[in-house]
Parts: sequence; C-alpha cells; structure tokens
Amino acid sequence: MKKMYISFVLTAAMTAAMIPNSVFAGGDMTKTPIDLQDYYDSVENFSKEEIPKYKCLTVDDVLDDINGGEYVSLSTGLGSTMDEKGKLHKIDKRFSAAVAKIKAGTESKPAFEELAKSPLVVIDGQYIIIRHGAAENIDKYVDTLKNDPDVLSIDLDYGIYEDTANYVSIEGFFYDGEKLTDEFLAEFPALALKHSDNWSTEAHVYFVVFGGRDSDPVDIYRDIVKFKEKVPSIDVCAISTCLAMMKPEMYFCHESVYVDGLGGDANIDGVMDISDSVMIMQFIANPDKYGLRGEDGITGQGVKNADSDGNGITNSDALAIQKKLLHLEENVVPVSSDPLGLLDENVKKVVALPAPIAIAPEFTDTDAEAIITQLRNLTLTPAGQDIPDTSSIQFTSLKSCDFRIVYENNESVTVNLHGYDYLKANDGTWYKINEEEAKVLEGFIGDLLNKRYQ
Ligand SMILES: [Ca+2]
Ligand SMILES: [Ca+2]
Repeated sequence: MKKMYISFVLTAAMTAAMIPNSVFAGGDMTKTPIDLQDYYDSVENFSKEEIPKYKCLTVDDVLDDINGGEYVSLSTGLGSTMDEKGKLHKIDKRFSAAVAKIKAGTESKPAFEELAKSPLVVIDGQYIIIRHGAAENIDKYVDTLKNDPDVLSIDLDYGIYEDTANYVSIEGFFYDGEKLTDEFLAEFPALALKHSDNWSTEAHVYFVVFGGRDSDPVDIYRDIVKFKEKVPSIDVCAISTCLAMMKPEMYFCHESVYVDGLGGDANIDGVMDISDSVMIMQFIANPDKYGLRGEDGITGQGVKNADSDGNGITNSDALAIQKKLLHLEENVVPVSSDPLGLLDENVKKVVALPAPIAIAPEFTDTDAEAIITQLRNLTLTPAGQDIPDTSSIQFTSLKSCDFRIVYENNESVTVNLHGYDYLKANDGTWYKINEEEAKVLEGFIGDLLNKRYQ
C-alpha cells in the first residue's frame, strides 16, 4: 500500500532560532541519545566497535523509551506513535546496516556486494556489514539475505530519533477494505469519524477526524487503539510542519530478522555442539553479560534457535542439546566433550569422599583445578546403561577413591575410580572412561591425596 503520510509546510516562516532542542527521557547510559552527526559518522566508519553500540537497544526499547509507556503505532508507513496520554510522536528511523552472520569459510558474496553498492566489511571472517544511507528498500536486502543458505542470522541496525521540532496531528484515516458504516464509526466517539468525499478515491475511503480535536487526548488514544484493533488495515493520515531540526539526537538500536536457523544453534555458528549448551547456561546464569544486550551475549536468532520447546530459554533447552549430542555420539566413535559441564567458573569445589579413612575431604583450589583439567581431557564413551551405585564398596587404598565435583548451583557429580572407571554426567548419563586414562587419573588423584596426608 502506498504510504499515506502527507507533509504540509504550514509554518515555513518560523526561523531556526525558534526550534526547540530535542528532549529525551531516560538517564540510563545505554539510552543516551547521540548527536545525528555522530550517527552519520558511525555509519560511514562502521566497524567492529560499532556493533555493541547498536546491540544495546532494540527498536522496541527505543519506542518504549520515547513513548514512556503504552503506545500505539499509527501505521507501518508512518513513523509515528501515540502514547497513552494521547501525545503524538513523530519518529524518524534511519537504516544504517544489515549485519548478516554467515557460515565460517564462506568466501565471497557477490549478491551482497550488488546490494550494498559499496565495499563490504567482513569482521572476524563471518560478519558481512552492508552499509546504506537510506532506509528505503530494506525489504529487498532482507529477502536477498534470507534466501541465502549461508546466512545464519540477520540484524538490521538503525538510528532512531524523535522529531520534536515539528508539530504533527492526525487528520483522518485511509481504508481500502469493505466500506464501514456510519453506525460502526460511531463506536469511536472521541474521534468522531466521518466519511469524507473530498479525499476518498476508488481505491480508498477516507474518514476525517471530525470532532477529535475537542476530545480528551486520553479518550482519543483509547479510541485509536480500539479502532486499529477492529480495522487493522487502516492507515493514518497525519499532517506535520516541515522544519529542519537543528540538533536531532539519535538512539542506536537494532532489530532481528529471523531466518530458519539450525535448532539448538544458540551461538549462531552453523553447528550444534556443546558450546551452544554452554551459551544457554551462561545466558540463564548471567543475563546482564550474556543476554540480548550483552556484547558477547545471545542474539534474537540465537534465542529462537535455542528454544527447543517454545517456552523461552530454560535449562531444559541446554539439556535438550546435550541429549541430542549424546544420542549422536552413541552412534559414532568415542568422543571427548564436556558432558560434566566443567566450565572453570562453574565448579565450586572438588571433594574426596571420606571412605576408606576419615580424611578432611576437600581438595585445595589448586588441586581441584588440576583435577578438573584432567577430567576435561578424558575420552568418554556413553556407557549405554546405568552403573550400579558403588558407594557401599570398601576401598583398600587411597588410590581407589571416589570424589565429587560440586558446582556453583550446589549440584554435584560423583566420579568413581575404583575399578569401575565410570562417571555420571549432569544429565544422569553414565560414561565409561578410557581405561588407560582412568589409570592415569586414579594415580593422579592418589598422588594428590598422598601428598596431602603423608
Ligand atoms: Ca553453535
Ligand atoms: Ca525452551
């Protein structure tokens, strides 16, 4: 549908000196608006350093901030909103880049270069930044990127500012569906809608907001929300003055465009492996650092890929990946991975079980770290069955010991090293340790204990 935004020059005689400075709400550093010139400079010099700046806000965050609460978008073609107090906000959204993450090893993308009409910026060998000055034709970018099988995720970066210099008002609505009756229009008394023959065409019916300007703004807001709910295809016709803004300020923000990603690929590298499970756990444990706004955090596409059951990201999504990996690995050769979840920061302590002799059970941090390193390098094969509880077995020497890894969340895993050479992963699956490696580990643990208690 054609854009129905009409701009009239009403007060061109106003001078620049009369234009007020823009005022933005919010004191949070991430929401500090930036001078428009800075925005243009940053688009011109788009680099790796720019990515986090855009990442810290989504388009929705910015609209929430500008509107200070509930609001209604007046139409897709019109960058304007009305907040719940009935105040209109004229919002300009400028496209700065499409950031497409592509599969590692993908050499060049002529189709992207054709789109960009400017040199591509490739960052870390996997990001392609397409720069463009205007906000038009974004659909074309998106279609090309979405249809490329090497594209793993797409983020559109924008600069948004609110035009506070110009006066804007709603004059009416265009509608191209079934003709609405006067009886229906009367359901929105604050707007007092009337058919207008002057602006109606064969394709569109026009309703003028007849009595709206005398109504309470809050009532107008409620009527518009209700009207747009009942007639989603309505397009707002607003008028605005046409003044140049002297010092508009900019929010940097982004919007994810979703592709059909690989299930479980939380870190968007085109494969599902244990690092995806780690990313999910990090996201849950520390959303400030690994959340959608975090520099190294998960992305919107990552969340979409990772959510295996449609209820948002939870531990069960991490578990689903681990299970899938185990299932895959059962049919392949023995693999080394990290089924114990032995992230350095994840392990609180390592405890020797008190049998056979009463000893102070806890390993020192240094020894615990050494044990973890040993465990991480083990070759583990899914046992394919549960191993009986071995806690009642009597030990004859320090070298035949059990120990327990205790994680930050107070969960623990027991490692049995007394002839069984098995250990149990966090999800309850039993693994067989390679026999030679088990012997080495047993000796290593024994030496640590001997050193401590001799
Ligand atoms: Ca991955
Ligand atoms: Ca989920």
